[in-house]
Amino acid sequence: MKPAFETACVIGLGYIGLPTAAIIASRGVSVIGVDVNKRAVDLIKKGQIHIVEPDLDTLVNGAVATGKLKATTEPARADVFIVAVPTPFTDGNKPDLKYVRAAAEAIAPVLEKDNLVIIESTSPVGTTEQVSGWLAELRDDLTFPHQAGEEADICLAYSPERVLPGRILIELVRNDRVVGGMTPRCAERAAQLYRMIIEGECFVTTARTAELVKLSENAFRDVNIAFANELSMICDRLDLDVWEVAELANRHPRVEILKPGPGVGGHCIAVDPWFIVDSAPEEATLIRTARNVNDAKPGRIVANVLEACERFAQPRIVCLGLSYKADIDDLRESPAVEIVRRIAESATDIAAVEPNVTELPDALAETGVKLVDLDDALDTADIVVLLTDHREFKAIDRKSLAGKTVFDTRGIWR
Ligand code: SAJ
Repeated sequence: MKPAFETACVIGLGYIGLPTAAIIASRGVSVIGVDVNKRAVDLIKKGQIHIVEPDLDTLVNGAVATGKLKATTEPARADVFIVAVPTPFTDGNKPDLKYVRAAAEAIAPVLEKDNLVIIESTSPVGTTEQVSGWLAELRDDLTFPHQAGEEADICLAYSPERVLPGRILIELVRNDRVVGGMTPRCAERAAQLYRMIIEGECFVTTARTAELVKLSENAFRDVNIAFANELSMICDRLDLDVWEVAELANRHPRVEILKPGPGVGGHCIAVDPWFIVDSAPEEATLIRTARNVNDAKPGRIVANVLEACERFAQPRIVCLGLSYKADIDDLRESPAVEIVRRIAESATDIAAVEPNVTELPDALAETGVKLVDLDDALDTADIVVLLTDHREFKAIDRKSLAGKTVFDTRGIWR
């Protein structure tokens, strides 16, 4: 029997799209991976990758070598289209769907009757219906689910990714998947695709429910991290050790306080809750407050570091870590970058250590901050600010910190 999906086209070859494309290709489907970033496309064509993620290089290399994965800058016809492009937010914390819209515009010319379009990008509730509307404007020769329901020529579904950077290939296959369709048939067809590639269960629902499920997962985590961050500020005020307080409270069988830190980063948890706030501003008070608590944390750390600077004539400050969490190279929405940038507004001698990148991000380019190796950095430091709990920093011999003013925002050197 002919397989349901012989060809797939994945739009966006970033942290989600590239692993997804490679895994689908590894299941024997011919995959066209599309990205506007020509450098990324050229690297993938050679079987290489442009991001840091364990084992992804081997998988992509294998998929390209067998011819099952081809990278290009333009979509081509396929049985299923998967949209995995970023959904940033604007300055006013409003969702910006420009990349999703551009993806819809790119696939519209190659769409054919019986195609399935799946949105994976984290999106505000109603986005899948919106994409259906955009596609219908561009292709009046085809019918779409918002017009023709189950009889539509094209099926549209929403299925959020929920993988953790650093464990993407494992979680992409093992995690359960929520699959929301604009109609039950759309959902069932999308579930059919995911059942080919995942070991977890597929839970079928509507597109709107699936959109809110994704946002709720990340808002839930943000609220819980905000609790930990607020507790850390309370402990600062009361001169108590937040790590000890949390550790002891967590001995209660129904308490699980997360870890405080320098703030919440990454392109998901620091962004997605705003999509809920934007859709239901009067109701989403806790979610909005949690965002504000987490966003206030970098400012607290900057203030504490600058206060410590006053005890030195010209302190040398070493900031350890720029990525938003441990052992990855992702600097997006990183509180560490923000903290270093703001310290550099008031202090002059600042070095940053980030073992996972080779150059400073644009936000630090004109600040005078130097990117240095760990070995060179610690000897001469007066103030050490630990911002990311990379394995290299956990391995630091505590003796090398003796006599220095240390801000351990992750609690790794307790
Ligand atoms: N953080 C803390 N304290 C904690 C846990 C995390 O300060 O106890 C900070 C991290 O340092 C980081 C930020 O929160 O700055 C987010 O890190 P994370 O590991 O919690 O999550 P992400 O952003 O890497 O991935 C999240 C995951 N969502 C949930 O766990 C609910 C992942 O499953 C999603 O797929 C991903 O967002 C996404 O793409 O949406």
